[in-house]
Amino acid sequence: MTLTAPRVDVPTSDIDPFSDEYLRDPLPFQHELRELGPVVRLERYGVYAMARFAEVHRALTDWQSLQSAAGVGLADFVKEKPWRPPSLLLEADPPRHDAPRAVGERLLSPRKLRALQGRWRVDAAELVDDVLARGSAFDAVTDLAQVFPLRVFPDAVGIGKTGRENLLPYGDFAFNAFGPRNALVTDAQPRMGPVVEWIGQQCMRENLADDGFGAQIWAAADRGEITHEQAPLIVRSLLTAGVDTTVTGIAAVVHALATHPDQWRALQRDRSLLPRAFEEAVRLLSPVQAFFRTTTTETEIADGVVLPSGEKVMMLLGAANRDHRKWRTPGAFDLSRDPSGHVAFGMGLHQCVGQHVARLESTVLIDALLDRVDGIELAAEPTLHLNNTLRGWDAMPVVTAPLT
Ligand code: OVM
Repeated sequence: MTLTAPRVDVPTSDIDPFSDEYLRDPLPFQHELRELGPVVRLERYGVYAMARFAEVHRALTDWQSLQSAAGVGLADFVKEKPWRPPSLLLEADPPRHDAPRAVGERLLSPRKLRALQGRWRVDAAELVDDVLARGSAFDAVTDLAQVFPLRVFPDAVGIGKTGRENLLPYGDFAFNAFGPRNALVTDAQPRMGPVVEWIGQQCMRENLADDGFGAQIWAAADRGEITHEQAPLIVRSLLTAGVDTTVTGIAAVVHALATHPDQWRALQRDRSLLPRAFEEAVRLLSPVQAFFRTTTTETEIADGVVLPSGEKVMMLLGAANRDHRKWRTPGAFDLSRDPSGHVAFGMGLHQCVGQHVARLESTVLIDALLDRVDGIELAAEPTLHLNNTLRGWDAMPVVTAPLT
């Protein structure tokens, strides 16, 4: 028997998780969705949503019933042509996912990244010195969070020096494209042709430096670990997922510290809390707010809630990371808690393969800031950057106090 409706009554909601109102302040809507039930049907899109930690965690770790190959956004790739060839990492399931993933994992492992750490520390110190030389007040997004990843990551991948201004718009579009065809997508689409073309060019072997991540992906193809047809798409994953995400992550840490001076002081007293500050900030903000899965079979996605095959399920990572069933005082930025187990990087076999890069970029930059200023606070209300998937800012004026 094939089910056409959930076996258990699921509450419905008319909340639109891609509306401007939601994107401007998702927290009250996420609270409502969490309290409605473990699974809610979003009437507007005909999809299911999960906002509680337990169900989101369960979905993330059940790749057999909940596939990624039908797309991890709202669009169902079975019914709709994707806007670009699907990612071999993000939009694939085992067994096709495994070889590309293994290559990415080895490439971006903490051990391999240690080779970059010394240079990135120097780059972070230089950047913070330059910013502070212009004054104690600056913009934490446009002067810092956007500048640092663009200074270190494209060089690490080994792409050319020209055209790098395409990276942020491309990532922004890719993350918008996980949502519906709202104005965030349709307004940017006319500009994307040359951007997509440029990204494709950067992924080709002849355009990559011979010592970067890109060249190492092509070398993995030479060794037979992946095919030569797969190599450029894996380079594309780095360029898609590696810039806007880390910009948003760095901004999240700065925002958390600028708005919690007591936690800044705790970090000053004990720098070993720096990795925790990063995890706690990404838990609290959840730069990537949500991804989808698609049921491959009749699936119990919460106790007693069985969905038919072929249904889209939205996992609200940001809501799960603030679920009071899992976290004590979930809305607090608190360096005395252990935030491990958060789902800001997902969980299970798709868990962010680039997370060590994000962690390294953020911690070396905040470390450089701690070395150079006594305190940091917001100088004005930050300006939000609306995106269908990312929660971040376009601007964040801050003022720092000099070391005494
Ligand atoms: C990809 C990718 C992976 C994670 C996130 C993402 C745009 C893209 O493999 O291209 O967001």
